Amino acid sequence: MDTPESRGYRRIATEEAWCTLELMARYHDLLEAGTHNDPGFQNLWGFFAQSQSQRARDLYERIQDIDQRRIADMDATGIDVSLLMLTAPGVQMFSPDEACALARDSNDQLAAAIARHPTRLAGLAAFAPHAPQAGAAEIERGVRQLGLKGALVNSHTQGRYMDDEFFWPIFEACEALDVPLYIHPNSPSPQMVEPFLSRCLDAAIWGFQAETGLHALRLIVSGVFDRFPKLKIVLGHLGEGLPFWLYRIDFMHAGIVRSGRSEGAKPLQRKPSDYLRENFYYTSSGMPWEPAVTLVQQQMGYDRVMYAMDYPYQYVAEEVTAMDQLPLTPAQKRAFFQGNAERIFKL
Ligand code: 1DF
Ligand code: MN
Repeated sequence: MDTPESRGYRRIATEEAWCTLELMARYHDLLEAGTHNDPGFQNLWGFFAQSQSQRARDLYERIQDIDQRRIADMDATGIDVSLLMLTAPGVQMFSPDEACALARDSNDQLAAAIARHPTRLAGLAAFAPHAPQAGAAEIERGVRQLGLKGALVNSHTQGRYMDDEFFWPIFEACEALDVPLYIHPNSPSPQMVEPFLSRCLDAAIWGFQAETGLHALRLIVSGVFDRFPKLKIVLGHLGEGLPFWLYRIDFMHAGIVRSGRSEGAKPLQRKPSDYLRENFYYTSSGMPWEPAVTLVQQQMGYDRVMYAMDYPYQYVAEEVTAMDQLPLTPAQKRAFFQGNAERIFKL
């Protein structure tokens, strides 16, 4: 197998999922007691935690290991470094107090694993968005004391979106610490999930990007980036569809604002596409497809797109070698696999 030296870059995978044993046990509690109000969660973890299918059993084992098995799987596919984040929906399902405790515990466990494998693992801090002050403090603890590289939110929190000023202490903390906030998908919120469910379109096949793209657009059109101009957001899955829609989003947004069509869409300092090009970064998780990667690199910038595998949900060795073949200059390829992640996450 080749080495970072022979190929000219380290492969840093930037959207790699894990789950603590404690959080998984709490998912089981909710599924068994039926004491939650989230059909998207039911369909997601009702499958991965309870199905006897090979896909679910493999995922279930892999996602809870951030030691030997994880490193062996990275070795088998040539991944040099994994940036770990707590899998969806993470702590956001739970009461604010329990969510804070689960986030704290998972960040401690993550930091301990990184200390055992310092050249192979890095991570983002989990936090409770619905306890905004405590959540901001946990991000600060994660970054300053535990050496984590940013924060991770699994999209909506019980149907609430972060354009709501209630959540803004989180943006203040990320801006002040100069770390990115990764908005990872979750199943569509309870208000929007219903027509996805009966055809199993709620999870990664389509619902995740519908949900997370919506979340990102809500931040943009509500003026979050005029208030927090240095805020850095990372989106997976090549931007959850938004780069493909840039032209239409700008065109329609201008018309909405010009005509005073909605109280909810106020004039902005920049075009929606400007924020997507200046405040956002993108990873290739789950989308190792040359035409799509090329579009996003060309439109959003070669310095804004990072490689991700999306292990263990999408653990496919051939995808890594397909990305090695992207039609890029050596400098662009090194930026994609290594340099952008080192700069954006300060690895
Ligand atoms: C799935 C995919 C689930 C991704 C995930 O977290 C996830 C899936 C619960 O296949 O259901 O992170 N993904 O990012 O593509
Ligand atoms: Mn993912």
